[in-house]
Amino acid sequence: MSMDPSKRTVLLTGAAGEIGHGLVHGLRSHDDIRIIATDLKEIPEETRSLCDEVHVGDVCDEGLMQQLIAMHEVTDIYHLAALLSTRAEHVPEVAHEVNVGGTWNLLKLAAAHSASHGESVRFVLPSTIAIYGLDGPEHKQRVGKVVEGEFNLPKTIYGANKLYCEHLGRYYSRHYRRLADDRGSARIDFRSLRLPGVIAAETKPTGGTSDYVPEMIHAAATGQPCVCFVRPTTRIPWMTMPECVQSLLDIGRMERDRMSQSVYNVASFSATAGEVADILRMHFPDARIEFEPDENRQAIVDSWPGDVDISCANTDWNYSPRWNLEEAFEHYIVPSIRTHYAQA
Ligand code: AKB
Repeated sequence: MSMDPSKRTVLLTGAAGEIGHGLVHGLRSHDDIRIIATDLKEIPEETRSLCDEVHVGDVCDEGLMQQLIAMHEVTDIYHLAALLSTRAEHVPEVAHEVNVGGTWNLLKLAAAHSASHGESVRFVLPSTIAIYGLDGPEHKQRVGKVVEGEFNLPKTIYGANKLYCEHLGRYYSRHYRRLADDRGSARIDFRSLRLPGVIAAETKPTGGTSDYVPEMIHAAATGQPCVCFVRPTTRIPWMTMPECVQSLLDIGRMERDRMSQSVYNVASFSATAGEVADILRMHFPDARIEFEPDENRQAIVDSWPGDVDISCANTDWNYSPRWNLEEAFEHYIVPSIRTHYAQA
């Protein structure tokens, strides 16, 4: 079944965030669709101007979300609103409310809407490498690339929240109300990508533990000193924001019969903090980068895989990285961040 972009209405939560900023641009440039954007905080004018409607509101607000889904006859939900790993570790109960409560609220409302309209609702959820839980650097080294079914033992509330939301989405997609007589009427078409660390040139990250690389890059580009909170040998998988946005758009439009599963690993390259610092110094010779590991944040990143196996996404929907580390810097990070700060 191909998706007719001209008849789609997207509800986008977390629109004021980093991925939201990129995804609104991506949705607008790729498809003639209606974009209803929401966030808990004001959505920047540049993003707002690309949307058909914007609303400041809480994804846990059942009344508001129900009104938006029903009034606009939403066909697709990109649910980006979340508390990321570092912020969530300070307020795990709030993280649960937002990350799980918000997702539950939207799945429940989308299922009711699909049942009343007889049309399935596509639900795209960014998940994360934080759903994996490894036992430290030596274990990471030994394990290498992880596949989707391995080490699903998250060591942060954010990773636990996102892993449960993957299961909620799969339940709503395949097993919803399995003993009810009218169970077939609600149709959620759930898709999720386990995102690695994401590097954006146009925005600065907040609240994440993978923020150490984007923070380093933005500091170097603005001549600021950077104290990196992990060891230089710390390795995780990465992708650039353009690649992240494209992969979310691709999985959001993918024909269901091409997908053998609902949740996929995606990533472009694996790199250590030291490798990023070295390439940064090549492009920004005055960069001042020091490493002072924060024991607790280091332990979080040490529980994440050094790399992920993306062969399922490649087999099912031809996913493949656009750039390696060097190419990402040459073709995106350096030119885009120079342009970004020249306009600032
Ligand atoms: C975070 O650092 O919490 C996120 C993530 C790795 O999903 N960027």
